[in-house]
Amino acid sequence: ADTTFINIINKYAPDPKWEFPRSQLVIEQTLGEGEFGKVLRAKAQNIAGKAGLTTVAVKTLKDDARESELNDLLSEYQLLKEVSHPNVIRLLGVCTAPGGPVYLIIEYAEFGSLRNYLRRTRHLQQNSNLNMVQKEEYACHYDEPKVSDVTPKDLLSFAWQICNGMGYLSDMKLVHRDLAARNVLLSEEKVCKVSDFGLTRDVYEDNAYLKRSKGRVPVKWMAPESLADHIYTTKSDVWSFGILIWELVTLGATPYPGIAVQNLFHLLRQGYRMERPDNCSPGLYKIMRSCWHIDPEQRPSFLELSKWFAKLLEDKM
Ligand code: ACK
Repeated sequence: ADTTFINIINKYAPDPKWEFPRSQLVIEQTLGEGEFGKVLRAKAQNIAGKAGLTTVAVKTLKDDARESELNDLLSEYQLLKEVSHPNVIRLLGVCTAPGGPVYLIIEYAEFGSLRNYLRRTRHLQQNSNLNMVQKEEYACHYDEPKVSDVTPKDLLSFAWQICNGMGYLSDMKLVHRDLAARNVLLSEEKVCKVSDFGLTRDVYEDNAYLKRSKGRVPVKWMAPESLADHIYTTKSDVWSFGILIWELVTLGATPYPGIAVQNLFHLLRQGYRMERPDNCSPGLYKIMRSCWHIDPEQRPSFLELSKWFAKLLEDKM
């Protein structure tokens, strides 16, 4: 299998603009592990035009990863090279030279995934009687910048930022296909970064993408047309964005609580939608419902959504 891996890597001529020496990278710890991939925290010496040490995140494969996972990692690299937006995670460099594992070096987001951030603030808000040890546990490796309480205005700002990142991706004719709070990262000063392009694919001419039958699918974030016909478009990303708003309002709850994924498609077809969460304004609920229109064409664009959130934010000033 090793020779095949080398062949795949060689298919991509090393890009001097991005190639970074492994010797200038010091791996510090594992931030998270998936089925085949893992994310590490590291310090990089003189990366992306910045002198000295920079804390970075490194995406790499686990030892038992298969060829297709390496392909996914490399196509994520190809996509990340092309994108540049404050609300989309930024590529800093890559290690593809022979003699070590493939590393994608991306900007480090201090607060980690938005989902875990929201859930941590929830614990701190609701269980203010937690003892110090428990609070320390929640803070774990994110204990440097303390998780402060998240305000309704913060949540609107997150939604607006994610819209802007997604609007940029859709302008680039990219469909994310796995937009969810777990795939948005939160960097310092509470800036949201859309990430995890593992599933991202170029949009075909007809603006739809037929998914290859592989891997696990995020059913509770998926539009009915994706579930039924594997159709992925910017409009199915908008559906997922509606679910993401629901995650924001519920501080990281899992959508459709109590509903089994096997039953979901039928319920959605019959017109069932999640009800308005307790602390959600009718205006915000109207926005999420508009994302869940059965007809993809009737759903708003990210540009429209962004304008609506800008207006809601203005009202909060
Ligand atoms: O909430 P988390 O700690 O934040 O759990 C996940 C975990 O790795 C697996 O994806 C964290 N993670 C991923 N990418 C980054 C990054 N660029 N900066 C900081 N943490 C990251 C994520």
